[in-house]
Amino acid sequence: MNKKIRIAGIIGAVIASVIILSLPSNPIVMPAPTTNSTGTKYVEIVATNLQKPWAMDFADDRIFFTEKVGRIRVIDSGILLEEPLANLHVADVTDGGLLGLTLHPDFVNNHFLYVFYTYEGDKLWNKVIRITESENKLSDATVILDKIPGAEFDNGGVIKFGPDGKLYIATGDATDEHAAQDLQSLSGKILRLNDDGTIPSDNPFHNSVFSYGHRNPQGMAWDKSGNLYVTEHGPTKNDEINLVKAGQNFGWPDQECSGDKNFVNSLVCYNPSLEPAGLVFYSSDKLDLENDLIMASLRGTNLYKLTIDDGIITSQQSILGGAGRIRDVNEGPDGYLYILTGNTDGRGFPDKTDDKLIRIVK
Ligand SMILES: [Ca+2]
Repeated sequence: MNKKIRIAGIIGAVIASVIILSLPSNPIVMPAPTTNSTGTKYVEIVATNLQKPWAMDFADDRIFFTEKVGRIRVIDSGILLEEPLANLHVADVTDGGLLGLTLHPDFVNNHFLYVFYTYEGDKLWNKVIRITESENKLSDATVILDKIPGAEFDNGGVIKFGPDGKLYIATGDATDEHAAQDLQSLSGKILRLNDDGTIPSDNPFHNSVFSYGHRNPQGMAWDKSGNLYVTEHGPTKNDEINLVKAGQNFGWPDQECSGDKNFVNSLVCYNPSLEPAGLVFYSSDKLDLENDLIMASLRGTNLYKLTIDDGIITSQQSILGGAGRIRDVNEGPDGYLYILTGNTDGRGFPDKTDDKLIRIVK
């Protein structure tokens, strides 16, 4: 599989394609996605000059996304609003700050959006809060889960609602690796909560833990059969994609990827590391990627499609390179793919207009 990993050397090489640009007024020429499907591919730059963007979600004609520095931003009808929805007081640490964001499945009626962020109290912690939005502003906020251990590195931070309507929270080990095996600790887990923060009665350990033995999860997605896939960073190599079921132990720190029968093996193991990040199951038919998993990668600097067959990943192929590090990917209500680049996160080589939100329109 590593043979198929294509580190993007495309910048400056393939800049011949016709580019559709709606916003902003200064177009940036992007290389065409390297999708192998028929037709010419196009990308649109939706927003530029974002500061460490991390996660995004959609409602009606709006895109909500986080910037690690603490801002929740809104793109309304294609226009990036200057005024953030909220400006949270977050910790300024390498792998922390304002991370995950997800909208309630019934957002159109209740205007609930959830965010995960790192903050400094007596020490570093993470918490998930629920914000009530009104006219692109915060009108109320309530704590859903607090005192998730935090650290300079490995905070995890992905939050998403599953097809069961429950809120899933992916936490890192926060550099306390043995906490990942401790069912009483919130570190190194996939947690599962009701939308109000209470614990579902059918959780496997009668607490918030859904699965454990995770190191630093960075992406979550469910396929149409309800299988949950999670991307995860290894210590220096051995990044993983896992198929996660209730009650399972994924081995960290005693196992990386596979090899110990006491733990669940990863579906995919990346050695060398490509830093898999945001993940989405593509359900639309607008792009020739229907029923594929789409995975962002930071160090790998590509967007990949992963073909899945009943919980097994059967192939991996790059569908876009040349944008640098890619932090998140999601499918919009218009059926197209959106990505957030991650070039300003301190480990990349940002250009003058990074970071960007890009729409892949084929
Ligand atoms: Ca593992």
